[in-house]
Amino acid sequence: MKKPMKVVVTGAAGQIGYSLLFRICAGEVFGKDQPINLWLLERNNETSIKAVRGVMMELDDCAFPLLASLNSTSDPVECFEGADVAFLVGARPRSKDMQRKDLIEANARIFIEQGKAIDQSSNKNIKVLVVGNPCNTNAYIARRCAPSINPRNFTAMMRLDHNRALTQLAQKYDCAVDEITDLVVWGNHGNTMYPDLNQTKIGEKKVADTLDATWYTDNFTPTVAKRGSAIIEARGHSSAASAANAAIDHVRDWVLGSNDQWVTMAVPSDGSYGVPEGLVFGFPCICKDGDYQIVQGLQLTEEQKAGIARNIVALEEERKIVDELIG
Ligand code: NAX
Repeated sequence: MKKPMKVVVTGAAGQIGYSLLFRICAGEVFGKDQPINLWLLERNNETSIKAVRGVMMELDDCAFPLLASLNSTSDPVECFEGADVAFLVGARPRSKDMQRKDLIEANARIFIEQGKAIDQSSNKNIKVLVVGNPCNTNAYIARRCAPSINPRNFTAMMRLDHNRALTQLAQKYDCAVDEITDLVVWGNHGNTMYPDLNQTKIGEKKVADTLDATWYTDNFTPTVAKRGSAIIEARGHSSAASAANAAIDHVRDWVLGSNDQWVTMAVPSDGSYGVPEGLVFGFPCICKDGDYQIVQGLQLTEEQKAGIARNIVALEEERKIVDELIG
């Protein structure tokens, strides 16, 4: 049996946490031969502490053979000590009348604190996935507050947007999702995101050769970009099981590889495709040997350049707000 790895999940008593934890412990992320020491971070108040205790009782009751140990705390430094992987899910949800700027500021405090704790106590090779919104900018904040960790190790979740785009396309073309390759959602997990089918293939056929431009503009793109709101409208709660599933896909592929397939990951830009260095941006990535590479060498059309540019503007605006807060 392998040595257990330490995995942290924040916001463990929330909706996504409830859909995520049991699948991690069942071996769906790190493999069926990888035991884990699971640490849960929750807020220090009676309701959260009680709720996380209930989740831990259920985890115990599953008798997962891979769950070597289970702990919870409200102290980020204790939680991240020696951590190998962290799912940063916990964040303040956007309330009805809250502006995006207010949400950024409220959540910045959480990710400044957690970034500093990661810097102070985690394994220096920790892999971090930020799910809590605004996830791209929260990952940027945590990365800036953890200067001793390789910036590449701070990523944000755009895999849900990627998966949503896959299914919309598969339904339109009446094909299986795994016949689709080379699809990406560039940019920010927000309204400006750019689902791009220019390179996409179904089997050997290029989608661009038969694409219905009206469907792409009026149906596909808004459906993918506004899916979160449509789910809140229908379900009365935001996406949870599909978000947990995307978090599992993201980290599993990062750790175990994406089999030479493109996956969308929001990662700190290295300047690829003109995206300013450091912005945490959705790129097409290929994962191998526990690492990811941004797909290089794409010849971008004017439409693609414009799709990327609008996301740079959106993320630069957010970066400006948080740079002032981080100092
Ligand atoms: P919930 O409100 O159900 O759960 C959040 C949990 O985080 C709560 O239990 C809360 O006590 C905890 N929490 C808050 N601050 C904390 C802190 N400082 N330390 C530890 N725990 C803390 O939200 P849920 O539906 O689980 O969503 C979590 C986050 O995911 C939200 O920010 C949400 O906007 C975001 N999402 C991101 C998605 C993406 O694709 N990137 C999609 C789904 C989701 O909307």
